[in-house]
Amino acid sequence: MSTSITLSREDVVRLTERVEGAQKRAVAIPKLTEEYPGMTLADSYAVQNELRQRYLAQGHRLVGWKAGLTSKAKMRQMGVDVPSIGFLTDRMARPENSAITLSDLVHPRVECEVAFVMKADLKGPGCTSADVLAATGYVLPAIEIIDSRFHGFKFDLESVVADNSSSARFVGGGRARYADDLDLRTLGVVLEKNGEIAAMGASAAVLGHPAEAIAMLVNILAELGESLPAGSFVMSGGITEAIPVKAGDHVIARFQELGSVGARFV
Ligand code: 0L1
Ligand code: MG
Repeated sequence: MSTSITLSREDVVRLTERVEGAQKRAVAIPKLTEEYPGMTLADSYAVQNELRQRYLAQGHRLVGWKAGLTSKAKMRQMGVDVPSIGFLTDRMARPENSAITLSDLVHPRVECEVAFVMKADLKGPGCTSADVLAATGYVLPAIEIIDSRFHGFKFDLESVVADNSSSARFVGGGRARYADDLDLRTLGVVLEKNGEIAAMGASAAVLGHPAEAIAMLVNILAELGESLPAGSFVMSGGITEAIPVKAGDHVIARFQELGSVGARFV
């Protein structure tokens, strides 16, 4: 991140409280840059970090991280050109095929992603995809349910990073595999919604190789003074564009080599 923090501590706390309120009450708010047009990406990660500290102080447990906006389809859909990261807590995890309540979300959309479970710590800067693969215990398919807390899902990178990169819920499942046994670049995925094909793609859509997204994430963490501990669950980013869902819908992401992972919404 080639930017520095420009917000005062008071402003970081104020914006964090605004984002936390929107997440907890499921209400849409204006993008943060409307009030702070000069906000930098470093400011946004300062807000995200403050949000993480607040949730941890409330008893939420950090279980991993996600890379966001890592495919051209996602960047095009959202009008941004740089990937982002967000943190994942135990409160966001949902069991495979369980009923996921949507009344506590604002604009839910689903993405299918390759998730990595780490067996060794990783620390940047300079983390490469080879380092990621050496530190990976196994990979598995995941569905991410993102939720932007900004009016009309309209935002810029600075606002969305402060909103924890739209993290909301996630579901891991399918078949866990050793990364060495697969070509992680060429995994096909078909996302079905209510029995119809809603999107499809191949894992190379994620920065050419999903492990590149995890390396990018580790290098951003290093800029934030953080590392990725062994045991982390890390999502590498949506392979296709995100698909809106509402109560009554069910989705299933069918991955080549990794089986299927599903979710239904109430
Ligand atoms: O996981 C993602 O790619 C989400 C990043 C934030 C942008 C969005 O809400 O779509
Ligand atoms: Mg995602």
